[in-house]
Amino acid sequence: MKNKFYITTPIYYVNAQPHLGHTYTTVAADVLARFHRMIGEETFFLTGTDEHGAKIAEKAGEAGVEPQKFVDEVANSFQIAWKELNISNDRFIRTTETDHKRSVQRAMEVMYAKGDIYKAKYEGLYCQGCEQFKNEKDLVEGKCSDHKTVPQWMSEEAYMFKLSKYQDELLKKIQDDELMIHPVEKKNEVLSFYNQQGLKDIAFSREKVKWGIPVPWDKDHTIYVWADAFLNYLTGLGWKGEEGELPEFWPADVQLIGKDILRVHATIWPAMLLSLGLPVQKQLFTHGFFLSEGQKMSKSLGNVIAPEDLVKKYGVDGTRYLLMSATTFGNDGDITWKYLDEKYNADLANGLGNLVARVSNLLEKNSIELELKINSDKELYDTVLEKMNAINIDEALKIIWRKIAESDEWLSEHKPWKLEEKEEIKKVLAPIAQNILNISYLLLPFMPMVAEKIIKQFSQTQISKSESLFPRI
Ligand code: ME8
Repeated sequence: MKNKFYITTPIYYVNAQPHLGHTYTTVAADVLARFHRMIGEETFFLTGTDEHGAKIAEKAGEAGVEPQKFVDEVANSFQIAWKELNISNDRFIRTTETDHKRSVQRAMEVMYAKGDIYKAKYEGLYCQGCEQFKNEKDLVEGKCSDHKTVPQWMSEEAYMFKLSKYQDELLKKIQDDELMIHPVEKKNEVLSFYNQQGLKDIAFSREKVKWGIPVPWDKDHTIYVWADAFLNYLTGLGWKGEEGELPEFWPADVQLIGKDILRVHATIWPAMLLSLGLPVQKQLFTHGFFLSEGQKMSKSLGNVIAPEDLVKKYGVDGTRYLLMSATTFGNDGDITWKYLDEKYNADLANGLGNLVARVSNLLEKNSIELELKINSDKELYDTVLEKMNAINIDEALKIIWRKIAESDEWLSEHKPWKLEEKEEIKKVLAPIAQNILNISYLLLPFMPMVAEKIIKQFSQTQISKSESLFPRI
């Protein structure tokens, strides 16, 4: 039987167009999904859009259009952006789909029947940017640290979810790595939240928010947007909302998220799963933020780089490579155009592109025939596999680029362009051509189009020269 692999991204809010932060998570998930498919695992990759809630209703109002029309348009932009970037998701889920809404309502009924949902008056601070309740302790100078806004005071009747009931069980699962949280600093952050603040019951419905899914037994209430959103990870697999109903692929192997939404993914979401009689996700992997001049790149702060600007400059595969290699996966990284230009020139134009061009040129010019074998460097494969399994995406790339550097050194040392004997030239070029073919195989998940081009080129007996893969900037 084939190993199964299920990977998800957050579903993105459709209050604005996709930006580089969303692109980063989605490309990383795509690289992992492609890698797991390549090594023969039965893979399911889910992404989508989060379309309900006050924030989105407000945006639609400002734009002067009906919320449904507004979300249709923005959701479409996300789908176009992902197509452009060659994202291989198996399904794109939208929380305004009828099936999703029906299953969410069913799930609410299940949790209610179980006694995990009860009515009470709820009061607290609420950040609409996050669509989250906040504690005083979370604020910096009275403001949400992500959105730099003062949270609203909320006071209304609500259906509450008994989050507190799951405190001990979840804490244990996280400690024991039954729910793994990576990197380890993030696990520690979550553990200290459990130990210091602990889980408190939370409002799972809103009276004053109309744009959302109605609570099935009380239509004056709308289901809290995060309760609605989390369930996408199940409804995206065709789950209908029944207790203990285990859809194929659940539990997720990797849920990739940004650090802004770690806490809710490590508290509310797995508690809902327990309430619904389902296993918790196997792993939450948290990456850092893309910063732009030291600030989180975000729609609300208005310092966003659009993915299409990168694609215009570096091409689809160039953009995918730069996003994955620009920073240590898991940490924050400041992105500047200057840095990206330099990295593109060094790694792609002068690195991979130049190596492929030089070697294929010499092979053609000297009519050298070779029989190369794809993926024949077991050691290289194993080290890359190990890094990818640990989701050290940038390190996997570094290993591949070390091979490129070694190949360049070998060529400078042996100078095949100065040799006259065809057999001598062949002896120098053959191992390098073989390296190129092995590298391209491992690059398929990262740069699907370029890697395939190189594989085709280097699988010929008589390799011929190619046009430049990465024109210099
Ligand atoms: O939070 N750097 O949606 P969202 C890196 N709908 N990644 C970034 C980023 C940045 N500057 N900005 C955003 C939501 N991201 C909810 C999720 S899931 C059930 C519901 C990425 O549109 C990162 O993955 O605000 C972050 O977690 C996500 O986009 C937030 O997207």
